[in-house]
Amino acid sequence: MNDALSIDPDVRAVLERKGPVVALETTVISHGLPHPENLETARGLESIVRGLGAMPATIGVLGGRIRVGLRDTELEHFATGTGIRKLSSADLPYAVATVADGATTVAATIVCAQMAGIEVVATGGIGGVHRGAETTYDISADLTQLAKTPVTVVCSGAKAILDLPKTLEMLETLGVTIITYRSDDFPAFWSRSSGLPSPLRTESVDELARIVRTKRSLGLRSGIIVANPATETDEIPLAAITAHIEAATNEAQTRGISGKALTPFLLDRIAASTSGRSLATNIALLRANARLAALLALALSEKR
Ligand code: PSU
Ligand code: MN
Repeated sequence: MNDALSIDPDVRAVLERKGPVVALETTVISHGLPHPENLETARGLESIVRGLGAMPATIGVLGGRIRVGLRDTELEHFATGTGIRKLSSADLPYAVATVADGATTVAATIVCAQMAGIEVVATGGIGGVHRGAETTYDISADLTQLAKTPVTVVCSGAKAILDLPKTLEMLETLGVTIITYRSDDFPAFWSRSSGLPSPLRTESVDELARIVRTKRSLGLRSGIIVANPATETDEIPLAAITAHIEAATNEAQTRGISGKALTPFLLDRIAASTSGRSLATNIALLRANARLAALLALALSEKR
């Protein structure tokens, strides 16, 4: 169908029988987590999905090929390689045409997942409207891509380094369905609650699967966000993380860090200032999201 697209044979076999597949992104591996936690986490997410009876498909670009489903040595390359680009959807044609390697963000991953016929993607926290966007205009392409890509992204909300009220407003404008799993509040990545109400709530994976099916049968082509709050044991309450976010944001501003480098910089600074606590929470929520995504993929495949 597409020369640039290369689907792993095991993943393809499951897709052909309309079985459960969960796509995972590579930017979190190459730019979101430090080594060696990134590699352990990438492997861990795949085994969580497998353990539940679904097929993981980690997505990235290697040698100009959009690879859906990576081998272990390739996961290792994304975890240890230096100079791996961070590819948003706008960068995909460049990476393919110049035969480059690159890690895919949520925006690029959902595009590739849709090309492959995968309906469910898991990540930690999506990008969104950055603080100060009224002057910088820094708004993640994750939002605009979600507006036009019929894929469900399981995440712990948008990263708390962002302006969450603006992020929710923009998602509403873009027609993205936002459902929080078993909470009234939209989560804030490391924190169970952002203090903002979630537009919608569900208690069950079966209901989520029905909502996904219904959205498609109504002909609505925009994406769905399933927000999965971190557990009480794993979370860092908003009050405890706020000062760390503000200090990191100020440091980024002083040092003139912007664009693609901003999110990785903030995550790294906050991991350092919380002595690794934010990193532990990030890993825990990634694992919980992979689990919920696998359960959703299973429920969707049973419904066919
Ligand atoms: N989830 C995480 N850590 C990450 C990301 C998600 O737990 O690093 C990545 C995703 O790839 C997301 C990207 O698309 O951060 C957002 O980057 P930006 O703000 O530059 O659009
Ligand atoms: Mn940006």
